[in-house]
Amino acid sequence: MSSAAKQSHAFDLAQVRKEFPILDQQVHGKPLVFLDSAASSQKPRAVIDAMAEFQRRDYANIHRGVYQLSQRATNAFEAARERVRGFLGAAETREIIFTRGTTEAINLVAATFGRERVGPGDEVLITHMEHHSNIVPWQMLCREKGATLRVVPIDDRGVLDLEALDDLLGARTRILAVTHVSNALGTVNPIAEIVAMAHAKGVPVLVDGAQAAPHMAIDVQELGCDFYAFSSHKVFGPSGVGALYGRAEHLEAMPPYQGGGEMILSVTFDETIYADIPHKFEAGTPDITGVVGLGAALAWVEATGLDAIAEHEHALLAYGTEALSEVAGLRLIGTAPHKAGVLSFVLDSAHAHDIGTILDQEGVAVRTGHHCAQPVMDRFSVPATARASLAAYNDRSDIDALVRALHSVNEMFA
Ligand code: 7TS
Repeated sequence: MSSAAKQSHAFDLAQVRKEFPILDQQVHGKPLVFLDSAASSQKPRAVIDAMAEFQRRDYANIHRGVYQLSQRATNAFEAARERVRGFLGAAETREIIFTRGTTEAINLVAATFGRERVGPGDEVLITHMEHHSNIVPWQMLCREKGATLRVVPIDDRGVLDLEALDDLLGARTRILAVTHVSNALGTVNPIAEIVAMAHAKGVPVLVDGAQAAPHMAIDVQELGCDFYAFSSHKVFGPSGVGALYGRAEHLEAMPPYQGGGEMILSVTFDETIYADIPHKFEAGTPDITGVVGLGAALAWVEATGLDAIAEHEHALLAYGTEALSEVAGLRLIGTAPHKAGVLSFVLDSAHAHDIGTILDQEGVAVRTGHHCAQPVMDRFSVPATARASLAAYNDRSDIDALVRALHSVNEMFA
C-alpha cells in the first residue's frame, strides 16, 4: 500500500472536517479558514452532543447524592478521569486532578509543592520559551520566598540550549518547569531527555503540556515527569476545565490548594481531615459538564488516532513552511528542526495587527500579538508576530488561502 493510501485509510480528513460544524460557514462573505487552534480548538459534534445529552438526561451534582441522577453524573465524571489517565499514560486514576485548565494546574503546583519546597536563596528553573502561565506563578513564588527565577536560553531557531540547562540545574534548583511544545514558536522539547537530566540532579519537573496534548501521544511514565498539565479547550473539549497529572507520592505529601467542600473527610471547628487524592485538590463543585465534555473530546481524539493526527499535521506543517517561504518579506519566527503545527511570522510590509485585520477580511482567522509569551518576542526582537496554528481539521486549502491573503497584504502595503 502506498503511504498516501495508508494515510487516507488511517485518517479521513474530509470526514474529520465534517465533524466540526463551526467550520462550515462564511465570514465577511468568504469561507472560514480557522488557523488559531493554538489559542483554542474547535469542537467536534461528539463533544457538543455529549455535553448537551449529559445536561438533558444525567445532570446533578457529584460525589454526594444517593439518588440515580447524582450517581449517573458521578459515574460520568469519574469515567472522564479514567479517560484522562489513559490519555496521559498515568499509572493510577488518583494521579489525575481536574482543574480549570493549564494555568490553574501550574498555579496549584506552585502554591503547594512549590511553596513547601522553595525557600530563601533557592532557585526555580524555567525556559525562555514559556507561556506567561508557566512564568508568572513561579515568579510570584520566588518573590514570596526570596528565591531566584533562572531561565534556560534558546537559540535563534527557538531550540532550547540543553548544555545551558544542565549547567543551570544546580544545588539550589528546587523545580524545573518547562513547556512540552512552545505556543509561540512551535518548538517540541525533548522532555524525556530533559527530565533525565533534572532527575540526575534530584530536581523534579513540571511539564506544561497545553500545546502538546492536541498534537502528539503523551505517556507521562515514559517521559518520567513529576507533573503534567493540559487544557481541555485546546484538545477539542470545552473551556474552563483541564487536568493535572502528579505522581501519587508527591500529591500525597502536598498540602491542599484550596479549602472547601469535596476536599474533606471530616470537619470540626478545631480540625479538618482532608480527603484522599485526587479529591484533596478538588475543592468545590467542579465544571461537571465540562469534565464530561473533556472525556468526550479525548474519546474523539483516541478514535481519530493521535499518531494519525500528528502525521497529518506534520505533513501540513511542511507544506505550510514551504508555501510561506514564497511570500515576499516574510520571516518565520521559530525554525526548530522538531516543531508542532505553529507558523509564527512577521512581514516586512505590515505590522502583525494589520496582517490579522486584513486576513480576517479574507475569512482567515490567525492570532496576532505576543501570544502570552512576551519574553519570546523580546528574544527575537519583534513586538508581535502573526501566528497560524494547525489542528487535525486543517488542510492544504487553508494554507493556500493564508498564502493568498498574505499576498494581498503585501500588495496593499506595497
Ligand atoms: N501554556 C501554553 C504553552 C499555552 O499555549 C497556553 C495557552 C497556556 C499554557 C495557558 O492555557 P490556559 O488554557 O490555562 O489558558 N496558550 C494560548 C495561545 O497560544 N493563544 O491563546 C492561548
